[in-house]
Amino acid sequence: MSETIFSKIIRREIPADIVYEDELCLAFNDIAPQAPVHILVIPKKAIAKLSEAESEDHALMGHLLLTVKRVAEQVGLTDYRTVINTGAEAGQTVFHMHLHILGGRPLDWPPG
Ligand code: IU
Repeated sequence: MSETIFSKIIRREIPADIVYEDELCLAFNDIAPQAPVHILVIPKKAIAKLSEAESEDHALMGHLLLTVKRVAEQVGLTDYRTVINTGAEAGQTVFHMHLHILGGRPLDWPPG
């Protein structure tokens, strides 16, 4: 897949406000927060979007969800929304798969 800005963040070529990192993933504050807490969790493996994940990514996908839980606890969130936009029509703008964690205010449903 083609390189995205998130690969540069992983390699520390551009700065980001990183809140968690391990061998498989990275979490950082969204540059344009849509809620008082808005964190992105990204795999270090460059998967363009969820629909391109493969069976070999099974454990990684679970790890990303458990990282959402861990990071939410770390920042003191009990109630939060986890979003994965898959494809442009769904609102995906950066084609390196990521999970949004949104919280710190009441969230409407359904999203737009
Ligand atoms: P989306 O699901 O692909 O729309 O989400 C991309 C997010 O990445 C969006 O919330 C941006 O504000 C965010 N982001 C960022 O945090 N840092 C960046 O350098 C860029 C986008 I480009």
